[in-house]
Amino acid sequence: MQILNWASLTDTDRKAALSRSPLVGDASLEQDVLAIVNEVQIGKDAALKDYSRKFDGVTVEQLKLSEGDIDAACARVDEEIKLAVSQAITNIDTFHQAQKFEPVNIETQKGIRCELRSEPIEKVGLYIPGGSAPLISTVLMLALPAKIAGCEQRVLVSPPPINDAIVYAANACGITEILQVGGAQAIAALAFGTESVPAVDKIFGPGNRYVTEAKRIVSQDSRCVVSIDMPAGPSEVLLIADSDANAEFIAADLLSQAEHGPDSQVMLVTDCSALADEVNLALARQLELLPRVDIAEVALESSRTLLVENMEQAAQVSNLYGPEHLIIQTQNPREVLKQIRAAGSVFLGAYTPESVGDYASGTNHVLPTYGYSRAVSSLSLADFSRRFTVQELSAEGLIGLSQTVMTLAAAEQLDAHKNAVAIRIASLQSDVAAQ
Ligand code: HSO
Ligand code: ZN
Repeated sequence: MQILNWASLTDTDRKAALSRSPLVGDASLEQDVLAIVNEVQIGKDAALKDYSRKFDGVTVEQLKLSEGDIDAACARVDEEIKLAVSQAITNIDTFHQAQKFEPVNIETQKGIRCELRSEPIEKVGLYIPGGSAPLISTVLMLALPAKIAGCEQRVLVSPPPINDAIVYAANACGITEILQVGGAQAIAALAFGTESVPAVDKIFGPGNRYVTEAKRIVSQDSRCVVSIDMPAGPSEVLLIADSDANAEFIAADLLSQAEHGPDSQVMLVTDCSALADEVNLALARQLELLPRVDIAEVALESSRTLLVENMEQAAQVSNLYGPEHLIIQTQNPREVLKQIRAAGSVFLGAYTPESVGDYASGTNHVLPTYGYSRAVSSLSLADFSRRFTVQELSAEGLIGLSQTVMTLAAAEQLDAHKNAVAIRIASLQSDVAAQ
């Protein structure tokens, strides 16, 4: 990785050092995806099957998996994988159960009661990518919170031929429907509904540029009302290390992120130049042993090591970058953590590789990328429900608030608003007079 000395960089160079590769979104991508979305809205199941033949090279007879299909797929999965899935489920379940919403019910003023309540989103669609790395773990990260939150219909889609372990994980997490369909067409189907795919209220999950673009398009389409989990960009990690850190551990962590895709980015921020050199040597050694060497190599080309003066500056650099994953391998990681303002998920100490959070420690691995961690939260139980307020005033409560509301309504020149209060106050006064 290229090594840059932070102190000697100009402001422009610093910006460039922390830049991500531009998000792939061009006019032709938008046009292509929009065409698919429109085809699916009209052609429904038949259009989905056509696209599966064209893009996946698979002829799909039945989009929805039957119980028999699910049982057969589960029977083909290794016991070892089942055991691992089961332990991961236990931890993810524990951490997400603990996030249950606490309602608010409070009297703001005498006779004025205000409440904040939460209801599960009724229908959710979960997208699981297929391809070279079938993300079994993403099934757990989406399906478990959806179930715990109480979402009634939990629909999972994944490209054909659907991976057996994905089916197993979906079934183990109580998914209500599993469908073999992927790409932009799957997102369109979840937004508009087809004969086999139910229309949902919210779509979750990672995907390639077509899937990401389709999510963006349907979330802004006036023909349907569907929201999406969060904006998506390539996966990334920033690792803060001091001279105490182990170069081999660091290289392994950086590579675990780099192998996700050629557009992944990994950053090392350290105050120890000897460590930076050691990490580069360790990267070269470990890289050639990886089956996904070609992918990781490309990712490393746009990755950097930044030499800083101390850990305080390291935290500042990390805050500027706003990483999806932040690993802190220093003598006292909790000291550094105190200065961290923006990160999707933080991994503390030498024995906390990102992999544990990716799979099984309990935290969610669906995280804001591309600097969005400055404003967007990591996926949690709250994303599967919606909050709403309730209020109730007694006559006494309304009298106590009437002047304030009428004054503000008059100032806004909204007389009907003022009247809605005034008419009640007059009625209360005439009640009193009649007594
Ligand atoms: N690091 C990925 C999640 C993942 N890793 C799934 C392995 N499988 C994005 O947070
Ligand atoms: Zn990962």
